[in-house]
Amino acid sequence: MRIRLRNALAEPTIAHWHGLTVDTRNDGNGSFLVPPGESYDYDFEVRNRGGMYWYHPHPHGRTASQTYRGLYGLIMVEDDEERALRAALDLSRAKALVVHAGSRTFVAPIGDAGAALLNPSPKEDST
Ligand SMILES: [Cu+2]
Repeated sequence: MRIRLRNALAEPTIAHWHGLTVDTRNDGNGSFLVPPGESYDYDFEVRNRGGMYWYHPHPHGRTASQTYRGLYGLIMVEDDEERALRAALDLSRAKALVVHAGSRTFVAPIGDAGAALLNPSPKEDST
């Protein structure tokens, strides 16, 4: 992946690739931060197995607030094994659904589980 992070925030940030095995320079573990107005170039090969990973900011003391305000996302890694499994389960057209509600984030494939998230029961809605 080659990604340029441009920090348009008024505070330092850095992106961490949660679950991906990357070298220290590209990990975004917080040992290096991108100052406001500056950028940082990531360049690494994804070596992990197929699956769902995510990225989020990792500046010490600011991780939670930046993540809460929406600086996160999913990374879907596909490989031959993943494609074979999806084909065997007839999931070839499945998409992931992400719902961010306050401090709670839900991820589910679209289907019955996705429909349940879009129409939560009163118990789920009140927590
Ligand atoms: Cu993480």
